[in-house]
Amino acid sequence: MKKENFVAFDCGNSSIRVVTGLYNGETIALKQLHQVPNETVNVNQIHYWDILHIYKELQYGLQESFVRYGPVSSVGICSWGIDFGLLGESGQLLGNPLCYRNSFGEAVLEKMTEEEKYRIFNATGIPDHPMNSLYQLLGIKKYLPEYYAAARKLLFIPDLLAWLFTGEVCSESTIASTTQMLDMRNNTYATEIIRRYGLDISLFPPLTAHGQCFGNLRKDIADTLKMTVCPFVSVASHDTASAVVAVPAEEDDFLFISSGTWSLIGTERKEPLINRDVYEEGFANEGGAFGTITLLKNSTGMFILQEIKKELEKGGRAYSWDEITRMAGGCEAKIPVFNPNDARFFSPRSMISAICEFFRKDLTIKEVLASAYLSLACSYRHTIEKIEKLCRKTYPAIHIVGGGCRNHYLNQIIADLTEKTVISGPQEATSLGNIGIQLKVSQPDMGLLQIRKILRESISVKYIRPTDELAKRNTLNSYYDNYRALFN
Ligand code: LRH
Repeated sequence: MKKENFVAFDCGNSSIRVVTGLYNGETIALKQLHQVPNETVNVNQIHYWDILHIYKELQYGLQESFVRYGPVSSVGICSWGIDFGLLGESGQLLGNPLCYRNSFGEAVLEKMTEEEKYRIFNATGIPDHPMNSLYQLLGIKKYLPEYYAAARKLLFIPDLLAWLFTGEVCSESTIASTTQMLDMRNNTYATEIIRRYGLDISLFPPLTAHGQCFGNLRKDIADTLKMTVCPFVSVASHDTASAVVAVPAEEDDFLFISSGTWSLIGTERKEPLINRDVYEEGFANEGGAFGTITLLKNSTGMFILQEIKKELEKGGRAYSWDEITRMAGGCEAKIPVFNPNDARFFSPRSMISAICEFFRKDLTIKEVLASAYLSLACSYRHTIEKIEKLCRKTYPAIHIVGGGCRNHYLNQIIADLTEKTVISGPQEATSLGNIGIQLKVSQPDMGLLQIRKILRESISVKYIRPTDELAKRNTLNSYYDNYRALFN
C-alpha cells in the first residue's frame, strides 16, 4: 500500500509543532517536522497570542512535509482551548487573540451569584473559571466594547487557523466545549445561556463532524509554498481531546492525565455526568472525539515548573529538564506543599517569589523545585481520589500522555503517591490523536476503538510501578496529609 502522509498542526500553550504521520495501512510512524516555542506577547498589561507568527510557523512545517514526503493526504488542526479571535464585517481579523491569562473574565465571574453559576454548569456541563471563553467574552464586551461591537464571527484558535489556511468559517464540538457555551447533553450551542447574557448567537460558526473534510488549502497559499492543494479534516481540535484519542488503553474505562502546561486529569465517558457533586468538585464534561465526553479536572500542570525554569534562565544560562529534576531530587530538607491551583500561581510576575511568599519564608531553589513537583503529584492524587468517588470505581493504573510524561522523576512520585502503576506515553499524544481521526476520511467505517488500537500499536510505553518501600510510602503519605490539610 502507498504510504499516506497525514499532517497534524499541534499548537499547545508552550509550543507550536507540525508533525507528519506516515500510515502504511497498519501503523503510523510519526515524524516531527518543525517545533518552536509558543509565547504570549504582553502589550500595555494585556497578554496576546501572536497568531500570524503561529500561522507562519505552521506554513513552514506544512511545506517541509510536502518537500520530505510528497503530496499531503490531509491536515488536521488542534490547539489549546478557550481562546479565540474575532472577525469583523468585512471578514478580516480584528486583532490578535487575547490570552486566557488576562483578567477580563474575573470581574464578570465575581458578580455572578451561586445560582447563576450552577445554572450555567447545568446547561453546559462545564464549571466556572474566570478564564472560560464565556466570561472572557463578557469581559471583552464590557471592557473593550468597540472590539466586541465590531465582531461578526468568533473563531476559536484551531478554527481561526483553519480559516487562515482554507478560508472556511466553521468549528467543532471539542474546542467549542471549552468555552462553557456548548450544551454537552445535546452537542449544540447553549443558546439559552448565550442569549441570557446578551451575547450574539450569530457570532458562533456551525459545528462540523469529526473525520470529514471541511475545506482545502487555499490555492494562493499552496502556490506560495510551492506545494499541491490538500484537504483539511475536522479532528478533535481541542488538544486534550486529541490526546485522549491516543491514550493506549485496551480497556474502555481508563484514567488519564494529559500532561503539558496544564494537566487534564480524567476519564472518557459515553454520556456527560452533570450533578451537584461534579459541580462542587470542579469537574468538567468536555467534548471528546466522536461525541464521547471527557470528565476531567483542568488542573495546573507543568506551568509552574516552566515558569521557574524560565526565571532561572534569565541569568543567561540554560537548564535542561534533567538538571531541574536532579536539583529537585537533591533536596534533603522537609518538603513543604502548596495547592498548584491556587490563584496566586495563575499568572504571577515571579513564580519563585510567589512560592516563597506562600510559605512566608525564603526557600532554596532545590526546595522550591522539590515543592513544585511534590505539590503537583499531590494535586493529581487528590483529583484522582475525587474521580474515583464520582465514578464509583477504583482504577489500577494512570495513563500519562503528552510532553509531561517524559518526566521520570515526576512519574515515579505519582506512582508512589497514588500506589498505582503509571503507564507513560505517548509523548506526542495530541499529534497522534489528530492524525488518527484523519484516517476516518478514507476508512469511514472506522470507529474510535479501532483508531485507538492502530495508535496503540504504533507506539511504545513505559510502566512505572509504585515503590514497595514502606518508609518511602509513609513519608509521601505524610506530605499528602499536609496537602489535604490545605483544604480544611
Ligand atoms: C490544555 C488546554 C486546557 C485549557 C488550556 C487553556 O492544553 O487546552 O484544556 O483549559 O489549555
